[in-house]
Amino acid sequence: MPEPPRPPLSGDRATGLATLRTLWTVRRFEEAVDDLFARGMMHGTMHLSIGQEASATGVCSALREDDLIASTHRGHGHCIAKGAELVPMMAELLAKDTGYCRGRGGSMHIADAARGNLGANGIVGGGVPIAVGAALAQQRLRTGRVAVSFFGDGATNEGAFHEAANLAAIWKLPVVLVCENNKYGMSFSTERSMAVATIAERAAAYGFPGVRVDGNDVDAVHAAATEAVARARAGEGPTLLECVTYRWKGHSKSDKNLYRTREEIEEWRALDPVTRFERRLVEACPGVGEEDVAAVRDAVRDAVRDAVRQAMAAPDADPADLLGDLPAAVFWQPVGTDARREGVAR
Ligand SMILES: Cc1ncc(C[n+]2csc(CCOP(=O)(O)OP(=O)(O)O)c2C)c(N)n1
Repeated sequence: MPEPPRPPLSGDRATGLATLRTLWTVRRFEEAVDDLFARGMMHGTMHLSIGQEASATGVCSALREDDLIASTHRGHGHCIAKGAELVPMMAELLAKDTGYCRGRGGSMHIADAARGNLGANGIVGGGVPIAVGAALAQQRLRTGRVAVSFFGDGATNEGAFHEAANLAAIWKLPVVLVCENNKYGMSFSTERSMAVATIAERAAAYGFPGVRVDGNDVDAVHAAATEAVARARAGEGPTLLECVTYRWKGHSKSDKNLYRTREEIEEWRALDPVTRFERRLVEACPGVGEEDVAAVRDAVRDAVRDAVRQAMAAPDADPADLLGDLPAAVFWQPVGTDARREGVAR
């Protein structure tokens, strides 16, 4: 794969260490979530992006704070890389009233409007039209903001992806379509679900560039994303960015991993995007030593531990208050109740 243009994220000490911090934060946050599930302290299901940290980090570091993202069911990394705070994020996953969505969204439906995160999404491909719609709004309002849609390889087989890609192309919308190609949907491989060799080449059908990068190389992702974002902001329309990566863990909690070999998983673990970037910093970044990266690791460990502690101590979301703060609550009423009369809609 082509060398990323300079300057990379690893080019200077402050940027390099900040990037490393984001990578480790995504990794350690998800390890903590995995542990809380295993101990029966977190409920529902969740999808880990361990092994895929470089795509979220590389793309979001190419964005301005007020740019927008739409995420997926595997969205913890996107949320953190877009600047979410760990305590309300962990609280959301633990169904606490102090969570980003007051505990109603959980892992798959976190939104963080203040940081431009339009939300994770349990519907495969569902975030693509949302990001494209947001990009249309930015174009109309002339805000100069760009929207990014994150999605998996499986989502590119969905109608929603193709319709949204076409509209983004003909209207030259300021959107970047970021596919995290981790080789599988739930258990079905890309080789068996697509008759084309790469996701990137699908862009040709709509008349915009498709770029394939090593999605485990945060510098390479950042370089390609920077170019795509600049193109979008300049009014030249969308880019499809395919980040080739791998999830180390199963699809979700119920995955028995029967569709891939131990060898394949080991091969990809050797391409760990986090320790790979760490090594690059120590070997090539001016002024970064082993003690600096160790300090980042320690600080992240403490921040995640603290987030778990604070979130666990927070009050639980109250099911009796489920319809509160929902503007549409008046249109949806449990059978036999009148939400308007009972005053639950605010
Ligand atoms: C419209 C829709 N179809 C099916 C599902 C069930 N489902 C949840 S995740 C998933 C696989 C998605 O694969 P991909 O888009 O490659 O993302 P990844 O899980 O690999 O990150 C499926 C089929 C769903 N949630 N929504």
